[in-house]
Amino acid sequence: MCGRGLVRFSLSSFQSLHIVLLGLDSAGKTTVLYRLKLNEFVNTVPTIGFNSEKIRLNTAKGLSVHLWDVGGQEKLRPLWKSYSRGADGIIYVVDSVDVERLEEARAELHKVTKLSENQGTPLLVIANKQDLPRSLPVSDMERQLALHELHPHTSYHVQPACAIIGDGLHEGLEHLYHMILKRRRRQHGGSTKRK
Ligand SMILES: Nc1nc2c(ncn2[C@@H]2O[C@H](COP(=O)(O)OP(=O)(O)OP(=O)(O)O)[C@@H](O)[C@H]2O)c(=O)[nH]1
Ligand SMILES: [Mg+2]
Repeated sequence: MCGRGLVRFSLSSFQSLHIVLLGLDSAGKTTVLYRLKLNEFVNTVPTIGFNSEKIRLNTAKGLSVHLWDVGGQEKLRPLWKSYSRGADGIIYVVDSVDVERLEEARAELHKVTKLSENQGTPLLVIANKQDLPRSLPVSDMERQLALHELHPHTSYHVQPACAIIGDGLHEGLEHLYHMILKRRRRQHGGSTKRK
């Protein structure tokens, strides 16, 4: 009874969340963004700079999420620092077929999550392109990205997904939302307050 009351309170406790989408070029970030925004497949071009959209979460009624999708090309990665600063959550999109660049994806992920302002920011890893043959299973991605070596305060979830049809995206967001709630409760000593 008490638990249900707390959940209801918590779901309406944020007006908007700031979530940043990061990942190597061509991982599928912009496809994720517009699939969530428009519920349809959008043919993308490489992002030079960023895209930004507001969406509403399916489960947390009335809660809007401000998503920032930052280009993943090497020359744009220095931007990740400023877009992720102060974010409530990080979504890191990885191409599950691009095995050759998994090491690079790992290094960039660890770099951005190690920044002092990002330590402890909840992380959703989207193991994207699971529709393709030879896509790596989630357990392999988790190991190769060395997620267990992330900062001990960083809670994370790995979500298999296919951004072109939207499989797994809302499920992943839900996990991220609950990790954000948990963190806020910890930060506010057990209660969740408005920003
Ligand atoms: N098969 C398959 N292709 C996908 C999926 N998600 C994205 N793609 C394709 O991957 C390519 C790159 O997608 P983008 O969304 O532009 O990638 P990005 O991460 O935004 O890339 P940058 O903007 O350069 O950082 C596009 O051709 C997409 O259609 C998926 O789940 N499955
Ligand atoms: Mg893009």
